[in-house]
Amino acid sequence: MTVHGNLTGLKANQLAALSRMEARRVPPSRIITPEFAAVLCMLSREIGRQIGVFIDRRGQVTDVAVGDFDRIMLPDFGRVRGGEGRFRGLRFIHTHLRQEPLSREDMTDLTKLRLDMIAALGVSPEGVPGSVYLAHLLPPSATGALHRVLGPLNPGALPDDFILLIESLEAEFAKQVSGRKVTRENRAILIHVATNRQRLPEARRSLDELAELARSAGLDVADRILQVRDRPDRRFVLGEGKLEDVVVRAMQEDAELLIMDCNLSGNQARAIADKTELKVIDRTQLILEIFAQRATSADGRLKVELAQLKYLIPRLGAKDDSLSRLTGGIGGRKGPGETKMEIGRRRAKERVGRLQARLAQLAKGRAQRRVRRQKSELPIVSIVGYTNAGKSTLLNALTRSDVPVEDRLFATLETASRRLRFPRDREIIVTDTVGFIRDLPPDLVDAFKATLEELQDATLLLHVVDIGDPAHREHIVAVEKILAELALSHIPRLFVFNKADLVEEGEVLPFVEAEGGVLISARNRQSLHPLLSRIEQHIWHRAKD
Ligand SMILES: Nc1nc2c(ncn2[C@@H]2O[C@H](COP(=O)(O)OP(=O)(O)OP(=O)(O)O)[C@@H](O)[C@H]2O)c(=O)[nH]1
Ligand SMILES: [Mg+2]
Repeated sequence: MTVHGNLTGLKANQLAALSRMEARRVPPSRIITPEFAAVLCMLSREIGRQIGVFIDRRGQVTDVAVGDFDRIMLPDFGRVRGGEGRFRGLRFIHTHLRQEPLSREDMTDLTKLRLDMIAALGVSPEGVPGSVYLAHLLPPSATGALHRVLGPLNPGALPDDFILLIESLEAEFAKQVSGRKVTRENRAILIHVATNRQRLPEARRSLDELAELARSAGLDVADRILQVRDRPDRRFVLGEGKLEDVVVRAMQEDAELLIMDCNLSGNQARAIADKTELKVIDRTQLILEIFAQRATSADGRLKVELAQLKYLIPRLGAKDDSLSRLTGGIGGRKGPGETKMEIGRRRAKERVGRLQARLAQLAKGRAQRRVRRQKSELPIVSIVGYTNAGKSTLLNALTRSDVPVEDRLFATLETASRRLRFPRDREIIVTDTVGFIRDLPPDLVDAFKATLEELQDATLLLHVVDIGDPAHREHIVAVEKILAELALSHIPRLFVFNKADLVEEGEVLPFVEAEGGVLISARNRQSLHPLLSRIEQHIWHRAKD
């Protein structure tokens, strides 16, 4: 029996009740069940001592500890195995006979033992569960807070999805830990295989974009390789001889990562990785990686992780039960949570199920909010466009707000809405959205459909185009294609050609006019007047006739 702590003077039946606790299980998604809480509280009051239980992620009680009336000593479990990014995989739930909040010692135990969570379960004088206080660790952040404390909570209404929360915090820890190290894992060689000599300029622009994506993912581009051949090699995409050159380049450049500017099958990825002994990812994985690094809301994180897992699972070979070096994250960051990487395919699939269920729940809430917003009946104008076109800058300029703007791809992942007032007390809502990109991974489109659902409510779409980018025509095509996939083609849209300051106005005006668009520079509010009157005209003048 492994009941720890102060057992002196306890009766045989009390000791038996304590050791019976070790056989208990709770459903993994629950912190504790009300029945179990009741048993703990009753016994704790009877013996007049705190009682605590350690529960693992499967919901199994692993250890029981008994303390004094107002304190409890935790057994010494030693250091956490498995690297800095990990929690212990155990939560500690203990009674507080005075129903007091978590103590300083409790918080120290949480940190020192790297517990998943610590909870204090208040016990009423009659021995029934009272208020609950919870705390868990937080990844390093700007606020400097080390933990989050919740409570007092009703013991019958504790947050569920406990494991999802912990796993996602853990992934965040792992990311931050590895983010601190600048290593050769951060140096990448980009590879593009072109099959048509006529389309070399397009291939170069594609590599430029891949380099931008790599930069946005926090990687250093060590070299770019462009090979022209009649068709991609079936095994290695590029020719075997060329691949050998790549290995040499990688050694010279101290690079450990190859990024292929195409999508790889599982077999190709494995073949290249085996041959080069380098880590290999494709364009889709790179995009998913950026989203994984940047998603901040719980909802966004779950969606990205879901998309990553859905991309990875079919690429796992039959023998490849644990996700190997070709499937994890990059730059020393482990994939969508290293825990999942190690537990292999079956558990990954289970996690997909859990994520989907949780997201469906969240989507329900969103639909309700959307209905509420529609009731406000303000016209909605949504800003869409290729990533880095200047959408957020435009939202800020139009509505004098300060949504974050960055010169990197996928700066914005969450929709932001702001009000814009026109003369005579007329108002509209302007929304900024996640940027689009050519060949957006389908799982990611799926994942973000829910967020982009709000676009269905728009009266007008402003399609922002970076006119200064040599690839702007390709960008327009890519965006229109995604709008069609999202069944948004029927919503009127206005082309907004942005970054006018980067081009000769005379050179682009014919194109702008042919497309019926307006030319602006979102950095210069003065240039927005024509756009404002076009919006005004579209919304109110048309409504009148
Ligand atoms: N020269 C110039 N740069 C601009 C202009 N508008 C925006 N930018 C810059 O373009 C970069 C991208 O701007 P964002 O507003 O973040 O672009 P976005 O479309 O929201 O990008 P994502 O959210 O990443 O899809 C930033 O560095 C902006 O400062 C402009 O009119 N002229
Ligand atoms: Mg943005």
